[in-house]
Amino acid sequence: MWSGRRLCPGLEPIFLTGDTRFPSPWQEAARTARQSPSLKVLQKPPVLICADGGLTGEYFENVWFFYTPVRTVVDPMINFTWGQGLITPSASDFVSIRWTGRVLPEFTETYTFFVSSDDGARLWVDRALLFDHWDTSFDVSLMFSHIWSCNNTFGTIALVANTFYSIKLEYKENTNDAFVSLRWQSRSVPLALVPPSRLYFETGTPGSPFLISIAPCLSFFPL
Ligand SMILES: [Ca+2]
Repeated sequence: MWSGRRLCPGLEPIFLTGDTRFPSPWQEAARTARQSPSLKVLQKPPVLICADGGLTGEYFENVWFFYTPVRTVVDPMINFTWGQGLITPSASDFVSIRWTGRVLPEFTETYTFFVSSDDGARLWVDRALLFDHWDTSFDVSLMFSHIWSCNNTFGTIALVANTFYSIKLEYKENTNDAFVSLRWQSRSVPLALVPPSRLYFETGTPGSPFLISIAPCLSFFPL
């Protein structure tokens, strides 16, 4: 689970802990503090700098996320209806998109995330797979309808207010019409598109500008 706080206004940087991509410096500092009780350990913690305003979208001209994305942008919301038009600069079919970032709930409640897509989609929140409708089922009775390959699916997860959670939505378009949208709902949040103000994208991962000291015997980091 993620936790975090903003360090200062402006760039809206966020200090996040618990990212398993950065366990080593923390663990090393805590280990040193434990093994050398008289030594005060100074550590520059790694940080993940994010900004609100949407999720990072990586667009691929294949349905397997292969090779370098042909397009990487921040999409304020996930709400696209391409029809049979272009999704990437040169492709309308056999395209995949991966949106990643953080979602910041306002309330401590169970949230339901809804994805409507043509074609497949799968969603993770807090690294938990909420649903996987990647390979759409083919219903012969609907084959002449525009909804034959459409997914309307959802998943629920309990979230804590003002806590940053990782979110990843993967989408693919095979052929014909294409659309995808991401909505959410909770007891206090009416069903709506997840707004840009609740979505954060990564802007970089530089070292923290602050030194912290890890006091011997007070470290609670797992070793
Ligand atoms: Ca389609």
